[in-house]
Amino acid sequence: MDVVTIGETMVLFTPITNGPMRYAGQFTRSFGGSESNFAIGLARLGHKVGWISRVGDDEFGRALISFVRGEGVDVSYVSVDESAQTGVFFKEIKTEQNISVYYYRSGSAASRMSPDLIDEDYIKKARYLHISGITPALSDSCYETVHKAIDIAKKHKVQVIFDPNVRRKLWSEERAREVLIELVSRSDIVLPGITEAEFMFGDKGPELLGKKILTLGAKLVVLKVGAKGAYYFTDDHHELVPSIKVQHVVDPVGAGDGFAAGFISGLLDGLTTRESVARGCATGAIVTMYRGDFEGLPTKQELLDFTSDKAV
Ligand code: CKP
Ligand code: MG
Repeated sequence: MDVVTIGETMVLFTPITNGPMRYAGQFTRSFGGSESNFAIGLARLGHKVGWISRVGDDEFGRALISFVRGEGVDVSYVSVDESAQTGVFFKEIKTEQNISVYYYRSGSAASRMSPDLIDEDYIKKARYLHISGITPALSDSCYETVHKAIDIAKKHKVQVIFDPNVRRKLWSEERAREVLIELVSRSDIVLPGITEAEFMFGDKGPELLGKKILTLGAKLVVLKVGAKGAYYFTDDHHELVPSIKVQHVVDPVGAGDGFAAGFISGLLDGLTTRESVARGCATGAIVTMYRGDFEGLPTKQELLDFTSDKAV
């Protein structure tokens, strides 16, 4: 595998029309999960990626595994839990600027992932291990699972990528800050959004935040600043890489995962850091143009068409 990731994916219901969800009578069914969105993004860009997870022994669990497998992601380490259900969430799009998600995931099969799911051999052969801040928020055993994977990655010099993905609905602010900072300090590459970095460190300003994260041990920090693009920071350089402007944002959920997929795909393809950040920005931008968390994730050709279109 080029990359291995760990996390929960849920069945996603979205009302077919925008507006307050209390009036919604019809929904479409899709799937969403930060780590599988990221994995699908990498697979579409031609990379080998594995997703570790747990689903219920139910219809949604079966649908989920076929779906992720169908996208070309390795699912050999997705286990089935006979006594817990696959999680579900709803996405309410009141307007395109006002989107809320509602989770029905507490006690889900994925929240019962435990360290025995982590196979040393699987992680050690990867080039990158991707961790998101959602997984340790799910339960103590998920927290331990993530740390076991990082221990193995560190032992075998597999690079650890961390996307903080702050989700305030899942835990207290104090606990979130403590665990996320601990994970930042165990990672090689950290990919926070600006508001996530502000949340974790209580400071303001990209430069201050980027440098602070470097002092915790990361070799590379990429700080996403929404439609403006992303800054990257290394020990001796930092700069803002602008994003391509999208005319009409339809649904921004999943853009961060698209960014991560595009960025890591650039690194895997041997692009420079700057070029990889630009690929991340373009991938994230394309995702916002489509309804759904993963639907807009581009292939290499679609990425090329999007970037060359904008260049002329
Ligand atoms: O940070 P992003 O908008 O890229 O993440 C979106 C995903 O895993 C979404 O698919 C959802 O299932 C989640 O984040 C979550 O648990 O909130
Ligand atoms: Mg995110």
